[in-house]
Amino acid sequence: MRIGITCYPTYGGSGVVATELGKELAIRGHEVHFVSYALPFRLNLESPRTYFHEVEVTSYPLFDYKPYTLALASQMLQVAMEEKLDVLHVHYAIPHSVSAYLAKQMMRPHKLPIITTLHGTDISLVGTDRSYLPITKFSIEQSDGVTSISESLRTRTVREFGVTHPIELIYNFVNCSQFVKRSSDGLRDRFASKGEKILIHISNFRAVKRVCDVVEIFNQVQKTLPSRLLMVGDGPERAQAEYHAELRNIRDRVYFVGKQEAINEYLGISDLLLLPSDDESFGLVALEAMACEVPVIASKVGGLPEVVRDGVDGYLIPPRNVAEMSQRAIEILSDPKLQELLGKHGRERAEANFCTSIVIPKYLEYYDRIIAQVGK
Ligand code: GMT
Repeated sequence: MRIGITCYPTYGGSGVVATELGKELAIRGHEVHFVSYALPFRLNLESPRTYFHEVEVTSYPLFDYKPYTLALASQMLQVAMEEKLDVLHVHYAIPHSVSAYLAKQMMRPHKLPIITTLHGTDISLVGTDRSYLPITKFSIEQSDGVTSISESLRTRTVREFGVTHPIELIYNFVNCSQFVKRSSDGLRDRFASKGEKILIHISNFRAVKRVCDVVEIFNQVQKTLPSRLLMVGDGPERAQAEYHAELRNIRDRVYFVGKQEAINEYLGISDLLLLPSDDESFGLVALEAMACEVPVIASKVGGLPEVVRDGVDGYLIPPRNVAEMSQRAIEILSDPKLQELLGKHGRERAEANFCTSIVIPKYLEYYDRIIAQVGK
């Protein structure tokens, strides 16, 4: 199959899912063409059958805002024609599904099946901004296929957008061979001494992630247990989080390591993941932690209960309840047997439901179905 993929190339869950999906499809013998304004982070062009087509947006003094959506549509059209794409799969509705719709119209009389995968903030934050709602709803309904990465997001899309189009549920996935626990590793020694616990948070540091809550939970934990906090990623709330650590006098125990590619290595040496977000349609990093046998403390919101089983793989607690999150963190980290048990359960759950070997065939089967439905 020849598959086009469009995503945001920046640090974020939807880009990670799109990139990893493309890589997995290429491994399985399919030709994958990425179309975006920059090379998606985590994409390695050395992989066979993987291509990147950059979208160039012309500057002109008249354009206060460059027309990226139009440039993307034009590049999608060109790639679809030249590479004879069988399907174009866009991740994140805004503006990718609109550009895809335009490319499809321009392709006529040739067919170009379009699939849109909804990831979360395209629906919850941006999509519900009244000015974006009609176009998002339209582009979802005009897609030949629509997938959602959790049941919670699917229900929300139907409820808030009144979309009647069927939405296929295909969960996010993790590479269970790359995301594994690492028993002894030099990386761990860089951050913690023997006997110290490592707590970790990974995100794009947007307000929704509650990074100051992460620091505060850690502050409570380190009063009881020798520990360190790894803050992986970057974004608008980073300075606030650093300031919070300074205020609490724990700046030397908190490592802000910035954006990292090999997050499996960081997770593999960690003892506990903190994900106290205000909202999370799936929480990919929770799944990645579970695959590494790392227990999870996360918010009981959105799609997280579909990923993490409360009391089995970790604990789900209402967002902003820092006191309970801290108490649960201390409970897990002061009981090695409990930490190990929760970690093992998480790994079992990842292996049984979310490994690439289980989820990638579902995308392939869905592509076949949509291509057949659109016809030649
Ligand atoms: O977390 C973000 O703000 C980034 C966003 C994205 O689209 O890149 O993440 C969303 O998609 C991820 C991958 O499907 C999900 O794991 C995240 O839960 C979701 N984020 C939110 O719903 C806030």
